Amino acid sequence: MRTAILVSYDREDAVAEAAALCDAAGYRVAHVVACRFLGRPKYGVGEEAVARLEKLAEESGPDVVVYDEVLKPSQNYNLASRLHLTVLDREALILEIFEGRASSAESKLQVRLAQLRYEMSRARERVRLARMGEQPGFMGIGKFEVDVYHNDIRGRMNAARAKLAKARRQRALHRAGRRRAGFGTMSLAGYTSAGKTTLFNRLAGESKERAPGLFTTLSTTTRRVAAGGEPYLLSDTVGFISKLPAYMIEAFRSTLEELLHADAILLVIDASDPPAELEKKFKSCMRTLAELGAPPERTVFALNKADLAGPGEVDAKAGLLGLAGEKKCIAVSAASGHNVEKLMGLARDVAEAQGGASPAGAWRRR
Ligand SMILES: Nc1nc2c(ncn2[C@@H]2O[C@H](COP(=O)(O)OP(=O)(O)OP(=O)(O)O)[C@@H](O)[C@H]2O)c(=O)[nH]1
Ligand SMILES: [Mg+2]
Repeated sequence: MRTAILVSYDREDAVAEAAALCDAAGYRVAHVVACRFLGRPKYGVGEEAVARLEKLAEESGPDVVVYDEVLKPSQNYNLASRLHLTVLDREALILEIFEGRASSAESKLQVRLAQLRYEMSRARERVRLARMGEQPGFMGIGKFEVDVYHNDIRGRMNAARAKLAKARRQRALHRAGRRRAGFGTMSLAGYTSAGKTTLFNRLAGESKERAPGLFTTLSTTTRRVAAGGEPYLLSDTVGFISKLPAYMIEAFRSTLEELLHADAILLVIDASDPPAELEKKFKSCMRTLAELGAPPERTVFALNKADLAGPGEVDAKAGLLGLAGEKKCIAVSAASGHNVEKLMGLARDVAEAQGGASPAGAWRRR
C-alpha cells in the first residue's frame, strides 16, 4: 500500500475523516501533522509545520503528502518543491477515490467532468506560474499554447457534458416511464458511510456492496420496495461529504437529481457519531440538499445505527439536531431492521402528502 503524511486540523474528527479518505484512496497514513490553522498563504501551513514535514518526509519516505483543505496551485507548487513530494489537496484526494470507484459509464463521465473542472479552475494560475518560469514542464509557454491548453480542457468538458446530458435525458425518460407505470419514488440521501446501502439492501433484498470505507456507492441503483404495504421505487445514491465543492455536485448532478424527483427523501444519519461530528455532518447534508434544490418538506430523518447507541442517546442526539418532537424523524437500525418498517410508513405518508401517491396503491385502497 502507498503511504501518505497527512496534514489536517488538531481535531480528532477532522483527522479521522481525512484518514478515512486516505484509506479509501489507497494510502496508509504513516504520520499526521495536526495544525490549528490551515490555509496559510505560502505553503498552506506555517513554517514550523513545513519544517516538521521536511523531517518526516526524509525519515519515512512517503509517496504523497495529503493536505486536508483546498490548495491554490501556487501553494501546492511551493509545498511540493520544498518537500520534493507530490501534494494532494482534499479535492484531488476525493477525485482519486472517485476515479478508483467509478464503474458505470455514467459515473466515469461524472468523475471525468469533475477532474476537468478541477484542472480548469487551476489552469489560469498554472499558466501564470509558467509565465514566471516557476513551473517546470511549462517553461516558456506562449500565448498560443495557453489558448490551446484552455480550449483543450474546455472541449473535453463540453464533450463530457454532452454525454452526461444524454444520460440525464435517459433518466428522465425512465422516471416518466415509472410514473406512467404508477410508481411513487423514494430516494436515500446522507453523509458517506451513514448506512444508506445497508438500508437499501434490507428493503430491496439485495446484497449490493456496502463497506466501512467512504464513497462505496457512486452510481444510483433503483429497486422496487414496499412502504406501508404499498409499492414504491427506492434509489440508493452517492454519499455527501463536508467541503464538497459546488462543481463536484454539478458533476454528479444527473445521479443526485433522482433526489429532486423523489416523492420522499430518506435522509440517513449515523446516530453513533459523537455529537460534534454528528452536527457537522448533518449541517453538511442539509446544505447539500438545499444546494441541490430538494424540497425540505419531503425529507424523512432516519437516525441510523441506533443499535450502537445507549438508552436515551438517540433522543438526546435528535434534540441536538433540532429534531426533537419532529414527527418525520425516527431511530432505526438498518443492520438489525429495528423500526425500518415504521420508517417506511413515515416515508409513505410524506410521499402521499406530496401527491406522489402510487396510483397502483390508491387503486387498491378504493
Ligand atoms: N452497527 C450498525 N452498523 C451499520 C448500520 N447501518 C450500516 N452500518 C455499517 O456502516 C458502514 C457503512 O454502511 P454503508 O451502507 O456502506 O453506508 P453508505 O451510506 O451506503 O456509504 P456510501 O456508499 O459510502 O455513501 C458499514 O460497515 C455498515 O455495515 C446499523 O444500523 N448498525
Ligand atoms: Mg452506499
